[in-house]
Amino acid sequence: MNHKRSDFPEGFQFGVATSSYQIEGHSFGGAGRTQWDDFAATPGNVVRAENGAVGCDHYHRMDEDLDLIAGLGVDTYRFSTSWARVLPEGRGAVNEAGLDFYDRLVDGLLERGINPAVTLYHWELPSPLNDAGGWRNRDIASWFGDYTETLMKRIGDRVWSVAPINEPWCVGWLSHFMGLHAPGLRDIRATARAMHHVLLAHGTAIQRMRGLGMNNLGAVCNFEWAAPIDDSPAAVAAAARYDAIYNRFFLGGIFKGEYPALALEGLEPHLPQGWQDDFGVITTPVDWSGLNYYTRKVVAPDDSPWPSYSEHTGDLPLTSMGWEIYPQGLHDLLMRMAREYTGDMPIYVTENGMSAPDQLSGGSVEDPHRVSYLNAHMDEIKKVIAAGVPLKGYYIWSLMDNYEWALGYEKRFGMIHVDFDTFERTPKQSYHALAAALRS
Ligand code: IFM
Repeated sequence: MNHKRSDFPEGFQFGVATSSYQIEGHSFGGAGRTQWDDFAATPGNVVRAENGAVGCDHYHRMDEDLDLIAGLGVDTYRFSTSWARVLPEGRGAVNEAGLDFYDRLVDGLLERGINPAVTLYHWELPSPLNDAGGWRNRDIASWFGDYTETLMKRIGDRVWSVAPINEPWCVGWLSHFMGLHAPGLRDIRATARAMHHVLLAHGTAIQRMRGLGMNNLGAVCNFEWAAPIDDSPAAVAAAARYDAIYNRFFLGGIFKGEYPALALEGLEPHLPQGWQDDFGVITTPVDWSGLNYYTRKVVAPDDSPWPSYSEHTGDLPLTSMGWEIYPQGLHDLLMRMAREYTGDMPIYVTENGMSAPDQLSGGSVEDPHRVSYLNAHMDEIKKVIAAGVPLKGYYIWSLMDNYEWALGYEKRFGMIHVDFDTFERTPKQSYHALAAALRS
């Protein structure tokens, strides 16, 4: 790599990230059914109808995986906990084996000198809660608060940081408007409610954890740089709408107690009554802000109903997800987050990385494309730090190849190759490169 640890400020956190449903093996250890099991079982939703029943078999290979994380020399491991593993029905009876699993995970990290960075929800909503309306139902905020307390009473004394919800845009827009993630709805009213309730659940969880005396609590949102397809006023306006829905809605809610006008023009008629009164909870102060970044989107106006835009790919190099590689977007979004929303508050890049058709050959995996991707994004991070933004860490998605949601196991984001027949782990070239950079 072109970078080394000593190029970054003292205490800067390098990390790797995963999530529960994508790696654990959700059929093991008494976890309950989730909306992703249902979504994947519905033909046409997921490549080869694959699900997270086995994942990377991390449930049985936790110690091996923790040793691999330690071998990288990272400071932080960002993982998520599954609501349905802790509370199989979403409410009520606790699965003690689930609490034990996360207890061992946290202790295993601490024993290896790694900071446990928890996310409480990374999309595997327990099916019974989806039956009860899921994110459309306002009660989800208190259900989520109860789950938060149940888990944090067990591990909250030892975790390093907590974010309630990963990528609210995916929970709201991708899953209820675009229909590409569970529960696969395409309904603007459901979308508006899900986007609002996910923030209400976020604030509720923060309040419950403060009540337990916890700190280092944050919010993790995902962002895409929105580029107009040309200079026409219509294209610029379409990109601004995209930006409002994708990037500004959740930041606005959490850090300003307001939603952007360009998002409200389509969503307001569908928001639940009294939505403005919820900002007291939604803006409950956090200690840091997390930014997940992968790509940009080229946006063109069209004459379909609101939001009246179409999404395009420009002419930059693509990852195997078909996502353009655009490191400048990371720079610009970090600068904007600090300038317009978070000020002096610490920011972490909580996800960044790329997928590629990596292949095992002769016992090793060469992924120079990933090393270049990481180098280019770390260049931007250095610029942002030099410009005075309080950026405190950079976490790579992902530790290992895993279940890429609607795209099944086909897309490989890991620095560790996983053979999905034998579950053998093989650190890739990027793993060794990062380990050497962090040791230097
Ligand atoms: O795999 C996902 C992850 O679950 C959330 N952020 C984006 C990643 C790559 O698509």
